[in-house]
Amino acid sequence: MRLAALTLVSGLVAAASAHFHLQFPGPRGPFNMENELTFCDNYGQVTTNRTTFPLSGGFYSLTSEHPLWVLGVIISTVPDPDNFSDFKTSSGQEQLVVQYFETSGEGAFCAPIDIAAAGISGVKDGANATLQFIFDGGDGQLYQCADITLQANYTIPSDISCTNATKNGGVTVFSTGTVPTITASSTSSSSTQTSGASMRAGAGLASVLLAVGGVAFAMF
Ligand SMILES: [Cu+2]
Repeated sequence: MRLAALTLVSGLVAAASAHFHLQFPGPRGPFNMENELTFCDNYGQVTTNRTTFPLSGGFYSLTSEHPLWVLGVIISTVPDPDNFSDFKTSSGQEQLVVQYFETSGEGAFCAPIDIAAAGISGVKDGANATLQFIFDGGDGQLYQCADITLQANYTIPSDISCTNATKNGGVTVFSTGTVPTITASSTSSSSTQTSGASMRAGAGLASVLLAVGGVAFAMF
């Protein structure tokens, strides 16, 4: 009985460390948790199933399985981007279309994205491009890519949802062009900048575990 409950709880803890899943625009291939630590979730080749994506006024969505995390989005206009330098300018700067920010909350996350506003060379109506989402929830930098075709005055179909299930504790946007590191874990975290968010994230996990424990004991 106790073992069954513990197994259930540890299973959920394992799921809680399952990184992030890009939802829209759709990623290059089926999610692979182990590979997410590598370039484009280890899908090194451009795909033919591009998503038509608005040049401006769009949104992106993902699910987070970490309570506190950093995200940034970079873009490549190279026809077949297969390494990180394809997402950089000739002077080595990341071509950011979403500045790195930190927020908290697990579950669905959706936010606006204005690709044209980033002023990246080669970004224009009709251009093919690849977005790479860089996520850090405390267990390393994670990557997923989406191949898109940019279109001006395009509205994302209404059957594609944009919802926020997360109880965000606020968003901190970083002004640097490098990936901020995050030291949060699912159980504890400390830094002066993020202590408020960390405490909320920690409390969230604790209540999930309490709820799970309640379910487990109710079942057995
Ligand atoms: Cu993870």
